[in-house]
Amino acid sequence: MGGYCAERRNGGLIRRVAIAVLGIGALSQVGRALAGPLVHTSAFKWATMSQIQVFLAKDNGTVANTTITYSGPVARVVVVVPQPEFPFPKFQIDQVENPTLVLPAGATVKFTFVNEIKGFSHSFQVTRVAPPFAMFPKIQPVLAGTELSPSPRGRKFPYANFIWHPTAGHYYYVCAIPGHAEMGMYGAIIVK
Ligand SMILES: [Cu+2]
Repeated sequence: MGGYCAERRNGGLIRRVAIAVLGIGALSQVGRALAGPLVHTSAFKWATMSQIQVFLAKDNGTVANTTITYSGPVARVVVVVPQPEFPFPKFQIDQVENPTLVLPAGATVKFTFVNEIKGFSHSFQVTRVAPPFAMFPKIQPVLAGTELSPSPRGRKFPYANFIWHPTAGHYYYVCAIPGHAEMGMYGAIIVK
């Protein structure tokens, strides 16, 4: 699900450096504007790494290769942006990079999103818009998700909880920070 093509590596390197320089401040403001109005959003709170381990243990998905399947009335999906961030940022769920999520229609999906990358913002936003994504991804309307995260402070990491009640269909989860989805920071969601 990486979506990162070899022929893009040279341009990607330059872009990554640019994002590394700009991403710390200015681009997160741009990204905040891009994120637009969100639904089912809650503010970020702060957790230690040991608290994050407790969150991770609550994920009730079943992993098979790069697909994670949830069943039952309540799906608990714990998403981390793990260290290290390079060569490009990614999501991780149940230790799988940018997995495809399979969810039951009508379930209550309880997401927890954690950003472990110091110096950077990320977001986790659900949309019906399919890849490829541009540097400034147009993913409106966002159906559920987080605002752009703060970056970790000291030994505390920002996390947000939100709930989604999906109907059947194909969706994607995307990071709205400029360049991240373009570099492959997204994954698919199948609701059936
Ligand atoms: Cu990101």
